[in-house]
Amino acid sequence: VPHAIGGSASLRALHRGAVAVLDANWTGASTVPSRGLYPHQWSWDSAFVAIGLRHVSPRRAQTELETLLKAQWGDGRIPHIVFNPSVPLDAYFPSPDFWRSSTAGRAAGAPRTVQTSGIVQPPVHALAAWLVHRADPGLSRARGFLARVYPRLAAWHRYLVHRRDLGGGGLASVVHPWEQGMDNSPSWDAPLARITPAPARSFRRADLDHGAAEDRPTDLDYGRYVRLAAEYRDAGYADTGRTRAGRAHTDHVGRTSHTGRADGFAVEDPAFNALLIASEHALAHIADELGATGAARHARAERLTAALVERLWDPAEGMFFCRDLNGGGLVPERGVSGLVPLLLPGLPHEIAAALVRTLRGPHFGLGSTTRLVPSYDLLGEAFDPHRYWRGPAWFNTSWLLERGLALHGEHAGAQALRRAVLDLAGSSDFAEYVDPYTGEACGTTGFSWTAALTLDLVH
Ligand code: 9YW
Repeated sequence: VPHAIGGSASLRALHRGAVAVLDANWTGASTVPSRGLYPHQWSWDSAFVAIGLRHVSPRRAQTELETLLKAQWGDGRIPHIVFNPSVPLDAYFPSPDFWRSSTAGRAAGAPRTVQTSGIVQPPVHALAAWLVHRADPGLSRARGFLARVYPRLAAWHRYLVHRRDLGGGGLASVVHPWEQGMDNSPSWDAPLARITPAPARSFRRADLDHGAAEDRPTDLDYGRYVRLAAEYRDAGYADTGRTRAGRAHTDHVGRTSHTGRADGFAVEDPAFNALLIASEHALAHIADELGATGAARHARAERLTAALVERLWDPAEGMFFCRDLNGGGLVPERGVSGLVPLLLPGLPHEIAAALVRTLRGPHFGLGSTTRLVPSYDLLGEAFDPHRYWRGPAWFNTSWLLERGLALHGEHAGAQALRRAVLDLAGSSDFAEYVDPYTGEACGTTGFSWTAALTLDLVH
């Protein structure tokens, strides 16, 4: 395998390059996704960063996760951004004065000393903590790493499984596209269409100082992101009443009515839930390691897997779809999110086999027309090979699918994808994302999770 990208010398160069990116993006206690575009700590980015860092510095990988967990809210949520107070307010939008976590989030238990956003991101953390532990169990035990992070990770999962089961079917929902991590995926177009955008002049997009406008979400998308986040904030970051059903009330003669506007955003997403399940299995391993028993957690992960299949699997299309809780059904857009459940060990065999076929088929083209897994349907009307989550290939999703392929015995496919990740990470200077056909770099370069996951696949 060391000859994947032309021999061990080039693998060593790739390793050095990836380490240099992570060093440059390290702030002393955590890693920024990118110095210019994302100058704070992001939740799922840090989990991926820790997964790569464990190969070069298990100590730093532990610190990365510990820093994030220090910003956890009292209700268990891990915020999607932890702000660095020494970065100027106008370097990133929305800034701490927009989220106002320590005041608006008080009822939900936001920390007082550190400023954060009030939404979440996919729960990759327990998986990351377990992988970090295994890289150096001696150091981990000496520092009491798992014993310290376990209660926090357990509270995080409790929050998602209880407070975020907005559909009542056992899955966690996201209440903002930023929470799922694939901001402008076409899967959000229908659920977002009901949201009245905030006026363009009411905010300033700092992202356009660093990225080409045609590689980024549109102003209309941003207007809707801002409106949703502001409404969530103004409701004290409370998770009740976010769906029509959740706003239903029973009147004095016992009739149930739906009082709410249908303009909330509440979606059950396959990747978000698959990562929760993978992390729940990891939490079971952590419990076992700490001398408790993980059996109940494995059982919960199996129940979540059954709910995922029951609510989001479409046998005719051979993939998972998002469920729009306010629009009432599955969103018929093929996003890479619908393939990510391939990483689950408990998936029925015929579902895993169908996912592999879909990955290789005309909509994603892996092994024929595309080099890395596109974020969205190549044949979809909204497909755009350069615009963010509407077509370009991202390294974290390819990393997740490489694991899934290997897990389900697709070794040749996993190996080819691994090689493609390494090739394109190197040739794109660790780009944020790439054109899925050509591998041309898009967005920013020197991107942390690209470097970190490269390190993981080099090892
Ligand atoms: C934003 C930091 C984040 C990622 C998201 C990605 C993008 C934009 O950048 O979000 O402003 O938060 O979509 O997945 O975590 O890298």
